[in-house]
Amino acid sequence: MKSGMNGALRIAALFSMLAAAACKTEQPKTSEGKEGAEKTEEAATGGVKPTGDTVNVELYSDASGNYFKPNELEAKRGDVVRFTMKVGVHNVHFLPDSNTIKTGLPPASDLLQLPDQTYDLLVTLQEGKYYFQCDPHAALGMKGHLKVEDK
Ligand SMILES: [Cu+2]
Repeated sequence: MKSGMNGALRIAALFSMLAAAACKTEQPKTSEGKEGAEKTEEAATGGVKPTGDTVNVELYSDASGNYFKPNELEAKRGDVVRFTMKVGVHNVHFLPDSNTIKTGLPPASDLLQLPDQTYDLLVTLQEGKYYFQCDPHAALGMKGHLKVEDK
């Protein structure tokens, strides 16, 4: 009887040791996981590190026409260009045919229709000057340029 209890205690002690060992081995796993997540994030952004800076643009339809405000933009790689819908129905399209640098152009955005709806574009484009337009209003002059600096 006595030896049986000792056995149970020994088993309990063994389990707590195993639990402690499990905790110890878990730490490197977690940091590996973190590193993996960072790598995935970098892959998703083409190796561009987000700067945390935002360049704001508003989209309008009014008595003076259809336009991006402003329509000449400057951004660094890693900035976010935030297009905010104000009035009308617009999209943002970096047309390959109208750009000399065609690599890494983002696909056309969805049509923005709701006031204050936003389209965020993380700038992963290489240094250069890019043309973009609103497809429904390009013929009416709704066009702009984005100058990208690599800093
Ligand atoms: Cu438009």
